[in-house]
Amino acid sequence: MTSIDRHKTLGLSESDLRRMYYLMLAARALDERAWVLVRQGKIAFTVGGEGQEAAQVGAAMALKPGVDWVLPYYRDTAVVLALGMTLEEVFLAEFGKANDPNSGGRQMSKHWSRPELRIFSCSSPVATQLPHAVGCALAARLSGEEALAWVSFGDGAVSKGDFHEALNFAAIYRLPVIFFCENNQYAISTPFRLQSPVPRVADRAAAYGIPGITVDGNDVLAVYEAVRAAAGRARAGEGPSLIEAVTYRFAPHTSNDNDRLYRSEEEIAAWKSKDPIKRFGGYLAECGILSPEAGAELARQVHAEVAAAARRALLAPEPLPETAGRFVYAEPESGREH
Ligand SMILES: Cc1ncc(C[n+]2csc(CCOP(=O)(O)OP(=O)(O)O)c2C)c(N)n1
Repeated sequence: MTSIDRHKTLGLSESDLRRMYYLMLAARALDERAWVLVRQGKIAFTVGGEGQEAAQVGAAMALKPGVDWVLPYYRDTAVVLALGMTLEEVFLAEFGKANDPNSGGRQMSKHWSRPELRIFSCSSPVATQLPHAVGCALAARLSGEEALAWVSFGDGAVSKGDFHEALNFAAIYRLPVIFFCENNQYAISTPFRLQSPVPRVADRAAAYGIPGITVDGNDVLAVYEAVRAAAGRARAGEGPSLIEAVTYRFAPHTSNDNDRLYRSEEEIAAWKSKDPIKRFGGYLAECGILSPEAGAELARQVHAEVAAAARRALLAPEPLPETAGRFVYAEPESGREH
């Protein structure tokens, strides 16, 4: 097998590859645009997944949209785009607009929630989504559905008790869950080596008797292969898997963070030289699927699409002050005394 046959052995068509590249470009452009809008004072706060697009697209492509329960965390812009959320919908949430389909403008940046796409509501306390995913998988099994649950989290989340409880329960009941760690090396300012006694997140799988796989998270095809295999195990009743996608967060933790206080420019530059988008672009060019010129043209189109979506969302109506409690507190059902 030559290096240019990798996608063929994975059963991915040229149009799959183009879509994957588009999603990576779109997520990057969207997240970068959000930073500009913060600087312009049009968005209060943002969090992005720049650098993690290969991990996210590789994983999302291996799932069944609308069937599998997906519990993405706040960096997963590319995951939600892959599952069918539009650029404009993400911006509506970023601007906190009334018709934001995630929360009507109530939630923080990138706190996803789209039940009709089976994107489960994102909870802010780190790692709480893991037991939620286990609950989704248990519910799917009890109702006889073929759905699995895929849940993502950062390396910091593996230090939480929720991680242990979720993996332990899922392993005992052999539930169809894929635990997907986007190990971007830091939990805000804390490097992974200062919070883990073992060198790899995947090493922890042994404690639960489940497969633990470390994969190059900047290689979209390698991630796809690992998640597809885990999905196969889950659907075959073989239980959960833990996948660690090793990657890097290019931008500060959020728009409220100054990452120069805890990591060097040299370190960031070294990881940026392994940019997953450039790497996949190189593969597509090598295969003759997308020339560098066509790739550059696509990137220009994506930037224009992202800018247009941001403009439309910016013009959308704000939530009305009298609706401030809606979606936050339960409302009396009509015709019922409270
Ligand atoms: C229980 C809890 N403690 C602290 C925080 C504040 N906080 C938000 S994100 C974060 C770091 C999470 O790091 P990691 O899981 O590695 O994900 P990353 O942000 O690096 O992608 C922290 C400490 C929180 N949201 N919840």
